Amino acid sequence: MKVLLVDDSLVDRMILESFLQDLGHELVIGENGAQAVELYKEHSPDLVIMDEVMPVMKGQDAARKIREIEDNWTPIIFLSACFSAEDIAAGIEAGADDYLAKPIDHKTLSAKMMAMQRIATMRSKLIQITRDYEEANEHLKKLVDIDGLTGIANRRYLDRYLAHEVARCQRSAQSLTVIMCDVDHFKAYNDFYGHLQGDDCLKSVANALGTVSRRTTDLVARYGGEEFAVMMVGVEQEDVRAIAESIRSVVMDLAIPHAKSSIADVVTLSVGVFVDVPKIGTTPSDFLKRADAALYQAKQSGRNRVHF
Ligand code: GH3
Ligand code: MG
Ligand code: MG
Ligand code: MG
Repeated sequence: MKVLLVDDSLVDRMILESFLQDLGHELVIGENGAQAVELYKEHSPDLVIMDEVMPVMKGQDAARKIREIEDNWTPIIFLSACFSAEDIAAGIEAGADDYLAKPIDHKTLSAKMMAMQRIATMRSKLIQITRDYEEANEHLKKLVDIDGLTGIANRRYLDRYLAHEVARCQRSAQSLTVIMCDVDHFKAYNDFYGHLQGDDCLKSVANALGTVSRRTTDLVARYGGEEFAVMMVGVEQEDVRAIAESIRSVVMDLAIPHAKSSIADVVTLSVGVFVDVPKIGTTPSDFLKRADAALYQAKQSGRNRVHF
């Protein structure tokens, strides 16, 4: 341990110094409380062993100062010839962790040091565990919003995001766009190619959607099953039309073979769009319902198309 040893008595200091050095500790030596505080700042010791009665600044005041400035707990052991219950109480209250009577019994001192080291080690472990826990917690918080298969936002995140954006667009009178996308004849795809290849197909579609809308306000989420939702804020109707169209075409351009589709020989997407400035009382589910209704129309009118 790096030990800060502070005592105004040269004899006491020398005896303890050689004792502690023999135990293999690294020593920093001070002669009064003021020096103790300065040396503490400079050396960040693992343990402070400090006389209580000293000139310039007594041990209690030094301990108080150290407790004020430390950002990590450092054990402090007081040594004193004054050993009444009041002295002990005042020393502990000032910030000391233990209090030993002078003349110091070396065996007792090294035992107390061992106890302090044990607490310090336990404390570091707890701090590390807390850090790991916080880190894991942050990670989990992100994970609960992510779809396990595709790695994009999930329904849970979409719902929260949409509620937030509906309120925000209402306040700022901006338009909000919800685009609902559904893979055409995906049941037939699964039946023919198998569920695992179906999963791969959904991953590719999610990836492709992510390349279309890159603006920071955009959200691409897996709404569920083979349905995806894209959200945008403040985009003009004409631009929405172009973006929705590129969503449709980017999936077709993946050219994932679909032998059982009645519309094309590749996997295609039907797209339903709803754009509006949310009014007072408009709910997120109003947006989802309207986009879903448009999607239904896209399906009814032949699939692989965009409907507003
Ligand atoms: P439509 O063109 O009308 O949308 O027809 P569809 O066959 O795509 O629609 P339907 O709702 O009948 O079928 C959707 C299919 O999507 C059924 C379901 O097994 C499949 N599906 C949903 N989630 C997953 C998934 O995570 N992985 C795989 N492989 N398939 C999924
Ligand atoms: Mg003294
Ligand atoms: Mg569907
Ligand atoms: Mg479908």
